[in-house]
Amino acid sequence: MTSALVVVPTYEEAENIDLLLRRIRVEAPDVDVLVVDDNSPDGTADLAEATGGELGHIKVLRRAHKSGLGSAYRDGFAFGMARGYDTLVEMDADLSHDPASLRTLVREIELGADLAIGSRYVPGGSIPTWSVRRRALSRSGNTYAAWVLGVPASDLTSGYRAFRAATLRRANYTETKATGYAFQIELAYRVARSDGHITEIPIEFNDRTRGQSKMSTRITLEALALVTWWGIRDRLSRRGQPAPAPTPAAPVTAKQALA
Ligand SMILES: Nc1nc2c(ncn2[C@@H]2O[C@H](COP(=O)(O)OP(=O)(O)OP(=O)(O)O)[C@@H](O)[C@H]2O)c(=O)[nH]1
Ligand SMILES: [Mg+2]
Repeated sequence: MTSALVVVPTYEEAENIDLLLRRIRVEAPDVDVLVVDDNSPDGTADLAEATGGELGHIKVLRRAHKSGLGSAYRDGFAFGMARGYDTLVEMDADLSHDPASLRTLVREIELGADLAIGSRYVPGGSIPTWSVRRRALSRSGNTYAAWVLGVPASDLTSGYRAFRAATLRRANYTETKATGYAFQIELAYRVARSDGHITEIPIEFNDRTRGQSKMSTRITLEALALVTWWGIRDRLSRRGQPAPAPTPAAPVTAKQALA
């Protein structure tokens, strides 16, 4: 088996982190874990370190300020790259992502995929706790993004996925700009544009039962605005017209992107 690192970004996940780490160890004893914590006031980092000390092969990267999911993954990936991991996995800390699917995701990379997405929208995938309306909203957002960007996948916003490390490097992951779950779309888009092979495996997604969600309307708007912007930019540059300047280096807020 190749070496795999699961990167778990955390902000105030004290109620979930210990159980998550134990379940990962049971379901996928061969993978290492990196918790990227943004100085959570509830002591998530200390708890993760304590569990890590007991189980081994678990590290905690402590960051000084809450800086968003995208930035946590960029730092986590850089940590994994520097240590030579072949596969880097993204996973939420809130137990929405069942650790039982971890081995399958890593296996997809071993079988040749560049990006394996744990998908709610392929046959066998499900979100048992969501209303029909919420599912339809998420589904149509994903269909829109896949269509606009030409990425062959049905669940671009899923945060449970595995990457071949070399592919992430080739896709210049350090240049991603998005902060919220637009970051997930941006990374899949970059993999597709660098001719990466994307596969999807079905997952069951469960809403968090403990701790606070960090989702917001701002994050949804950021995704919508950025996807539309990237789509327009692509179409213009395909027509041979000079492409507008790339998105600014500073994090783009929904307001700025829509302006
Ligand atoms: N390090 C770090 N982690 C974060 C930050 N924001 C969210 N996270 C973590 O990212 C993961 C996903 O966040 P959630 O709040 O579950 O967001 P979500 O899954 O999009 O939203 P829900 O569907 O409401 O759960 C969780 O493990 C969070 O603790 C952040 O600013 N920094
Ligand atoms: Mg969540």
